[in-house]
Amino acid sequence: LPPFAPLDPAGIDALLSAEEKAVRASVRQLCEQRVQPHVADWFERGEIDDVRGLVRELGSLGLLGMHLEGYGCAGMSATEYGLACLELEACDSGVRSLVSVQGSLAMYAIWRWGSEEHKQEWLPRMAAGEAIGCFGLTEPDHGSDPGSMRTRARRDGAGEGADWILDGRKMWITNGTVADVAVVWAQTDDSAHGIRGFVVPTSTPGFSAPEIKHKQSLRASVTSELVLDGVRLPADAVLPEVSGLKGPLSCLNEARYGIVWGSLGAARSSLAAALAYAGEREQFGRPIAGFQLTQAKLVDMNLEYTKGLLLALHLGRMKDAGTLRPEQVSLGKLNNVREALEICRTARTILGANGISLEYPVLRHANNLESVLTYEGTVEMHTLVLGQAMTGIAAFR
Ligand code: TGC
Ligand code: FAD
Repeated sequence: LPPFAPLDPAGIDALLSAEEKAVRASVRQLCEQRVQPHVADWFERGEIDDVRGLVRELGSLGLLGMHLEGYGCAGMSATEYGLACLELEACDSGVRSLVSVQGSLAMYAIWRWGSEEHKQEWLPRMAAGEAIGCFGLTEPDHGSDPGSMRTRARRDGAGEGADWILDGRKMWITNGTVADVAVVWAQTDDSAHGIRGFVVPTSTPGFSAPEIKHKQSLRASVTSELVLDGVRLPADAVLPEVSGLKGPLSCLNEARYGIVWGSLGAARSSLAAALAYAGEREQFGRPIAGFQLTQAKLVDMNLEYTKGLLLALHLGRMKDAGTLRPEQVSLGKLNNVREALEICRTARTILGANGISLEYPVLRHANNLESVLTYEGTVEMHTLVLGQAMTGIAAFR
């Protein structure tokens, strides 16, 4: 029999192909060398050193838009993308966020709904990490209900060739301040189309992206406000292939899928830290791992981690087969983020006072997961998505 692996008690590794394990190993290596030694310091200072250099390294490993085909993207499977998200988030949710927003939101929006010119202009540079993207949906007054957004796009003149003018504000936008291009969703006056997406070079006059400071979560991640003050764009800046809320929501399916896996990375890192600490820390004359209450915590953490991983892998295989429904992504995001947060908090208790120190990853992960619990659809929104799917009755409003 293969040996029992404390961090893979059900032997899930055996369900992965050699290629999938190779992707996982290369991402883990990059994280251990490039991110892990610095990430607590970045978190403490609220600043990633040389973010552009980091993005280029992520690009050179093929991690940006890695599950997209063509235009310089790596064309890997959804399962490989998931495994990469898990390894990135085992380092820090902020690094996974950077990659999610670049690949699953900004690049995916252009790849899925953009014109050939948009794709040619942006995707190869974004895949290589030479251009950074952000995705502006949330507004100060409209988060869970993006359909009520106030940001407006109006035509300056008549006809299809007229410029667009964008006015409004977006809030809590990952990568905003460092982005070269923003995919911005705005309400139009055209009732036939409604909400449209716009490809906005961030150098366009009227666009600014002040950074949001004083966060107590995702501190190793750039989060910004987007200010759109009479931003004039050519007629062809609009994403031509989609209109309505389904445009941005289709992109969210992609990023939410990555979080199903990624959140387990934070959980695994915290579980590993707690297991190691419990074996070394002695109280009452013996390692705390020898106390039944500590063992119960470690076992329960591992059960939830293992169930979450099986769920992620199952959803990944469905996504690769083209059968994954948005409600099923909601199921995975809701469960895995909620359980990962619980695992990180329990790990924190095992580390006692040391658990609150940045010398250990556990509270940093737990604090990060507070954001992950809220962004990409809150626990309540995903509960209501599933409630609607089960009962046939929408309870959002
Ligand atoms: P509703 O009437 O249900 O739907 C409007 C249209 O959208 C379609 N649709 C979807 N399409 C694709 N994928 C999905 N998941 C979809 N859900 C709905 C729907 O079929 C309809 O299409 P059509 O053609 O009939 O018009 O819309 P609603 O206004 O009732 O809202 C539904 C609700 C609440 C589920 C939705 O608004 C929602 O998901 N709200 C949460 C908002 C959210 O998740 N925001 C995330 C912002 S981005 C972010 O957080 C990035 S953090 C990234 C990081 O750093 O990692
Ligand atoms: P609200 O929608 O105001 O919700 C507040 C509370 O009310 C929540 O508990 C919610 O579940 C509950 N609630 C709301 N409506 C209902 C209801 N009908 N029934 C029951 N409960 C309800 N957005 C982007 O567009 N792009 C990004 O890159 C991005 N990055 C982010 C990065 C960070 C670090 C964070 C924290 C957020 C980011 N967001 C981003 C925004 C994120 O998507 C929103 O915060 C999220 O959608 C929730 O919106 P809100 O914060 O306005 O909360």
